[in-house]
Amino acid sequence: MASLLSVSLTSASPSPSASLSTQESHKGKLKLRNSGLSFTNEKINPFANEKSSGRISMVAAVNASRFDGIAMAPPDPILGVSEAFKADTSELKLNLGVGAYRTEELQPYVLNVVKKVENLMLERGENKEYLPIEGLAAFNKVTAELLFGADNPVIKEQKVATVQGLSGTGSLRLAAALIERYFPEAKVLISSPTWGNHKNIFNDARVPWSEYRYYDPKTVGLDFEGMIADIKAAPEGSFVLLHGCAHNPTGIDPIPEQWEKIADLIQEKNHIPFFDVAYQGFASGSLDADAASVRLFAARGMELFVAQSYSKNLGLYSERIGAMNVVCTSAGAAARVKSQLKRIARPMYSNPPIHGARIVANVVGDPALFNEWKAEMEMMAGRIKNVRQKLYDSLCAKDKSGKDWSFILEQIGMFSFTGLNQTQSENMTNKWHVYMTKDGRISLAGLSLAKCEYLADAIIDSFHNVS
Ligand code: PLA
Repeated sequence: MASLLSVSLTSASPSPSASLSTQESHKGKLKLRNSGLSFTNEKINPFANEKSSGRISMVAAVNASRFDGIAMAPPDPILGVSEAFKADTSELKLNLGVGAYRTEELQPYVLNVVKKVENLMLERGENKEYLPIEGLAAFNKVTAELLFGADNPVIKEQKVATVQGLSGTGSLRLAAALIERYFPEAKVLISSPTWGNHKNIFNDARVPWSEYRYYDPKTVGLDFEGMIADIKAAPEGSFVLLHGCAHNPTGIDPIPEQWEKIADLIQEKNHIPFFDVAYQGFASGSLDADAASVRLFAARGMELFVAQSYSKNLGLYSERIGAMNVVCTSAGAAARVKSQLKRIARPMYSNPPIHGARIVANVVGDPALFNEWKAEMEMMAGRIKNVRQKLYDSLCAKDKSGKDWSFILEQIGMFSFTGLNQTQSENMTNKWHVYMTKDGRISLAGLSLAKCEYLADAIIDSFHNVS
């Protein structure tokens, strides 16, 4: 029989980042993070209300775990969908949850150009020594050039601080830590809705955020007036998170004239634009066209943040390759910012992985391989456009209600925001075995032409027969 004893746990210590801020403030270098901010610990800290925080006393059996106070975390709203998909044994099942490219046969795809470069790398027998904290120099050079264009003055004048990151997510997290440390009064404005992980990233970095209007369910389009009003109303010097192209989850981007107006307003309000570029070249098939928004802002001489990812455009999902770029108004500021990004990275993960960085640097550095990559990117973007068209055609042909489905054709990128609510999305999964996120988003990159009619039946049933 287990004997009983009394256990006292103390776990109310501040987060690592909060204690770091406190330490540094003692050295007189930084202000205390929590002074005068408009958010409370309860609002921002997802763990604040869990039993494990605070001082607790309990009577427990000796063989009880010290971790009994830790509650089960909910499944991730996006990556959790893939887990549920795997567990389904139905032959009809379709995974339209995570944004990962599949072939027409619904198989994962490794780009030919990647296979070629990996063979080359193997032949060269390159070593596996640590990279510098900022990553592979050849990668950092080409990634900034791909983003801004090699001739861009910001590059020529060395005004960009670029560090290799752990793909898009890791790069965003690095920037969030920089904001937490050096802009303690600032908040980040994020679009409503946005990629689900944005909120987690800023929450974990203890950076306060609020939302600006973006999607208008009535028009299934951009709420441009709402967006402008909310960015205008935000305190001066806020960071405005923008999706460079192919907004996730809506697939709705501002048109060029709207981008100009957004830039005008951001300049007027002294805000700092923060671009998340996860789909360069993958949205339209053109690397340059998909970077137009970022370049428009850079051409105005604005300081800006840009996180990049090679998960989608080069299919390097699990290699975790991306970059964080900070455009500054002087080379000196860029050098200082870079040094601080390195300082943040070192205790977090020390230095980034080399494999994906070498792949990108080798592909972009060789004109023939670069062209081959562009052709494969166009092919992938083209396949997604084809299934988008076929899905639209199938919906129009099958749905006799007269509903206008044309919004599907106006959206761009790998996702379609169907307008299905949570219950309807659940019907898609429970009845039709179509796995998707509960916000009504489907990944068209996981759809084949052959499955479009089936998907149209599922959408029509869920839309009309489920409230
Ligand atoms: N930013 C946006 C807007 C994204 O959609 C994603 C990925 C990322 C950043 C980060 O990707 P990375 O870390 O792999 O570079 N979004 C996916 C996957 C495709 C995910 O949720 O992680 C999605 O299904 O939304």
